[in-house]
Amino acid sequence: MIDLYTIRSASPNIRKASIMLHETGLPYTVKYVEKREGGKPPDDFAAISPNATVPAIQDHDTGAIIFESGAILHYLAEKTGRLLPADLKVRSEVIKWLMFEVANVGPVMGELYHYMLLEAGPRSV
Ligand SMILES: N[C@@H](CCC(=O)N[C@@H](CS)C(=O)NCC(=O)O)C(=O)O
Repeated sequence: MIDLYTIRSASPNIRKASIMLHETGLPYTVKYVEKREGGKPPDDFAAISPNATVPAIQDHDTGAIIFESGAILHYLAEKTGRLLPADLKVRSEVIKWLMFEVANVGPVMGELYHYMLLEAGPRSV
């Protein structure tokens, strides 16, 4: 069984992990960690996510603890043999776009979410 540590106000980074868990069909339990949203981080959350960010997963089948959405996608693909082809050339295509997303799209979307919704408050765009 996998624990998914998350918050209710789902950002793209968080949705990536949820969608991958859904697509791979793995059973998982959602654990909310945001106090403002009625969640409660476990006392040892720093051992799960040293940067105190979500998403993070704990796989009780293997003992693996993974934070960073891209690393979670990669781990779940490896675990299930899905969405990450074995062929080196095709596999590199997937890794290339994963790296592009986590290095470029993810941070920009994260800042957009933070400054438009959290700092400025909800508004119509
Ligand atoms: N690069 C990280 C970014 C993780 C991140 O910044 N997560 C945000 C939510 S999207 C977070 O945990 N923020 C702390 C908070 O909202 O309390 C990833 O892709 O997982």
